[in-house]
Amino acid sequence: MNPETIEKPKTYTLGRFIMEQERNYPAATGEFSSLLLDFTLAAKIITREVSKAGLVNILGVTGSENVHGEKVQKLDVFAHETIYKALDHTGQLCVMTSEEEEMILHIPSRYPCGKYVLNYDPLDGSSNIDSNGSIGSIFSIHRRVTPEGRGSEPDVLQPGNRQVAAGYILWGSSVMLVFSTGQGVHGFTYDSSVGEFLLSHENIRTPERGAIYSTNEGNYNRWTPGLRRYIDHLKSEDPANGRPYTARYIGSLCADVHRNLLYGGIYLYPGDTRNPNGKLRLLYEANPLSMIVEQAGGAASDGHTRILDLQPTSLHQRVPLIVGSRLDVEEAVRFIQEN
Ligand code: P6P
Repeated sequence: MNPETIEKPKTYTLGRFIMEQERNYPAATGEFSSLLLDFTLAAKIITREVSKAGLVNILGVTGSENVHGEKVQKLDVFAHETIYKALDHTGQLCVMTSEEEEMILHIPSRYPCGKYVLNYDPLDGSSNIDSNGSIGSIFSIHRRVTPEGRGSEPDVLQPGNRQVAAGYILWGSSVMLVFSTGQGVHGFTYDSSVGEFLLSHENIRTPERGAIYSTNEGNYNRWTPGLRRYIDHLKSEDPANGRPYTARYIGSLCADVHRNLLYGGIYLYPGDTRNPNGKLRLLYEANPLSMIVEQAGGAASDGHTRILDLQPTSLHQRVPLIVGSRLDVEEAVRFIQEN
């Protein structure tokens, strides 16, 4: 057997993958790798609760306790606290922002502060839980900009083009972790029998153009004329250019973006007459997903500016999001700007 021809073993765990990626950076200290692995520990704990979510009614809860006398929390609160507690003592972070908390989250004074910042949406799409729909956790990691000690808002309010890592956990027909550290996009599927995320989608590349569009057309009458013309264009008959596109909308951001990432296509949550900035948050939804899609060869815009170039001004600011296959996003932006 020629050792040079040995394929990567099938059981290529996330831990091994991260350590091997770290070797590409001689200056790497391992802090970043351990931060990513700590996050996946939280993901495994949340996975255990997600798989039980549908059983709450069967297992029974009395007020805020279940039959085992355990405190029952809403899953998104549980996810929020699990991620915070998995990372607050590691000495890797100086501050966090969560979709669940109005203010920035400080590291408890009894723990050391580190050089990274975590912005996260602990459980996006939680309204889909009761219908057993897909849900996701989204994370964005920056290097701090303040010199030392406890982090503060300047550390959190950084543009997406300064992210050092981004990713999401997707609870769907399987549990997947998809992330990028700026060296491409890689997907890992959770094998509960060994309690590991195993490499399943190495170096994901998204098609330059897709044939799927994902948006809530219930808002059609509130959109700008340019955007309405774009969606009408996607629905028009032009087989030579792959139209009409197929409409696919799960109503869970991670699931819709992930499907389009793999198959090609475009996801749009634009502004409208009711919500000029749309619904999605810049720091912990648009920025991390835009980094992922761009690293896979796609594009992301608010209709006028590249998402990753936007300078955040507040923790929970909303932004219109058009993200997916590069040629589709470029075409959508042309229609939107014609207005
Ligand atoms: P709408 C879920 O609430 C969410 O934040 C995203 O996961 C999803 O893409 C979007 O909102 C769906 O919003 O207005 O279409 O129900």
